[in-house]
Amino acid sequence: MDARSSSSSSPAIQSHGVLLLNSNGMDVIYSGDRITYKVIGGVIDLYFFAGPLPELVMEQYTELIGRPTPMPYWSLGFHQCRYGYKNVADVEGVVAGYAKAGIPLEVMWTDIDYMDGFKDFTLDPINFPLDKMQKFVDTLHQNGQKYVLILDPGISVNKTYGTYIRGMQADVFIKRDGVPYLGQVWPGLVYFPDFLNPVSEVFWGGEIKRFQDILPFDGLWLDMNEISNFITSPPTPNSTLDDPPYKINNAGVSRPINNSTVPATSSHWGNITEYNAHNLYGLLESKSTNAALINVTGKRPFILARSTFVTSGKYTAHWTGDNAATWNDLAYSIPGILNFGLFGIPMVGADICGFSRNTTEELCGRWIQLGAFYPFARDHSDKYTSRQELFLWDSVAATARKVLGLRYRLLPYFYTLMYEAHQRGTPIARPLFFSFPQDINTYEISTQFLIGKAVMVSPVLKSGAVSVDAYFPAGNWFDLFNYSHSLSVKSGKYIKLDAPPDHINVHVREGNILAMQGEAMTTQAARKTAFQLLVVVSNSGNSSGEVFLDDGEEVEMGGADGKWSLVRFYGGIIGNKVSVKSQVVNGGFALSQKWIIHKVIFIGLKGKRLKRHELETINGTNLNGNSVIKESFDSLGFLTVEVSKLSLLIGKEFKLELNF
Ligand code: MIG
Repeated sequence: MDARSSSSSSPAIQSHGVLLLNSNGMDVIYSGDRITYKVIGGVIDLYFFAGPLPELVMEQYTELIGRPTPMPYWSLGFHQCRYGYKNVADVEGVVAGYAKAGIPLEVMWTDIDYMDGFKDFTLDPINFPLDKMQKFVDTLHQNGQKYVLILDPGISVNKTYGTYIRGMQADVFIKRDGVPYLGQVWPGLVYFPDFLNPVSEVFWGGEIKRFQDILPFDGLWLDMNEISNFITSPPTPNSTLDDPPYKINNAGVSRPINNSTVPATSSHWGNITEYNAHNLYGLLESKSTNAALINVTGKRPFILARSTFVTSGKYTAHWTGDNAATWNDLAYSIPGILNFGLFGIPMVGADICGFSRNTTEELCGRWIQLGAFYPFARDHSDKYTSRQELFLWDSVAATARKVLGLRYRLLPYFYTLMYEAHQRGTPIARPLFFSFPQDINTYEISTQFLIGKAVMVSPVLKSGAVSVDAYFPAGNWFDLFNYSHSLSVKSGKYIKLDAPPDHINVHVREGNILAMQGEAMTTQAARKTAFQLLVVVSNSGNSSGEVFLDDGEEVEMGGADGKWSLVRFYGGIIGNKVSVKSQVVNGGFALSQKWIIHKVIFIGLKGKRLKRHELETINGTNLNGNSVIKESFDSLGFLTVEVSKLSLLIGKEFKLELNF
């Protein structure tokens, strides 16, 4: 996507998108004013998306490729993973460590360690035996927590292994020279299911069902699906597929295209070559897995895939792969995540605290401060690195409680952004230019980002830093950890902000209304708390926001009536009056859950104290008797007014008005 404004005096926004829909190997070279595609096969299937606003580019692009799939509500909670957990007791200890430290943990993961000889759909009988695993998963579920496990595509070639036997019977494996192609991964020799073959969906779905029947996991993690292979098989002599004349960039250099993967001369169902289909493997595996999970559980699937392609957002979430515990990779995670939002895969995160190498207390603290605002927030690390669960250092634990506390209060906002992504393709985490395309200074910023259009995250990305130079587009901005820390910017500029070790700068901009809930140790518990409405009054008058609510696991998001609610909020100042009212687009579900707003906070008001207040609801309750009003001014003279002890039903329209 390219954004530019035609001239600084009359900034007509002209952003557009370009897609070359081609699965072959290619080099893409961007040089500022042009883009060059060097493609080694396929057809030229080229699309332009005219925008002209960034949001419209995303809407047009995802209309073509498919809108992002909704994710279950719980998947917005915090996840913990590690390669190298030793046994069930080890993993249970991690869950207990989070509980003891009072840090919310939603999902516990296991990597390939749980498997018997690294075979998919098996359990290590010594370290991860079935009875203990069942008890472990059952306890997680009783505590409102979830369990996700890894699957690799390579199926162990082993005549006593059920998955292998059934795969051979169904004849689902990728072939080369007429026989299944023999690769090598963790279990040793393997065959790879051919997800182009419609039969593989039946086979793969069957294996998932058998395993889910004995161990009720909540989501699946699809690794190694590039496909990653430990060996490089020799090329077929004189083959332009195994050794094409133009060498694309492979792994940063021009390694042979067969390097550590399935050879290009291998064949898929319908005689499609690996040369043409290589880049589709992860997508097709995600698609089959998504269909299988819907069949087996009847619920909205959660899948995390390493390899993706155009359209993967319809089926899966994504993480940015093996990063390192370095400050560079902390910083690099921001453009990584913003890119995937633009690709149509909004549920994305990087391994928090870093995957390879030993992390440090300072880096891990800064990383959870940033990672708490990734759409997908998971701490993950490599075997043989030092442990990095957030409770291991007091300072990291304290900062984790603070930032995850804010994340959990913002869960309704994140979830509503998921709905928006699903409806219109708009990313959850967005570059600054998305909301401020008229401000050309925003175009190159990749050290900060927005969540939706309202919230801006400005993290510390350097060791030893206790301040951050953050860019603020024009407007009034308020620190979400402390509303009285405000900033007022006439035209965009960099501002030096304090960022002591326990603090990340997260600001909300004027003109927005956030529906927030309370902090809790699980998303399930957070969803039982009352709402509060944060109305960030705008200088120019109007503020708006919305909240989408459903049970968080219906396969369809916004499907059948009565199963979801959408409520819009509008705030404004007219004369001496400041008000907020709701418009209930669909209220039934919110009413059935009895969700209420117990507090409304107006921030960003300018001027004098309130003379009197009038609270009225369209649905008739007189609130004047019970509500409590508190006022305070900050150093810039902004007035905050907090109206508490309310009980406004979210599913019913209301209007609340205050008089100066
Ligand atoms: O060969 O399953 O990116 O997240 O921990 C490495 C072990 C295989 C690579 C993944 C990483 C995972 C690891 N996997």
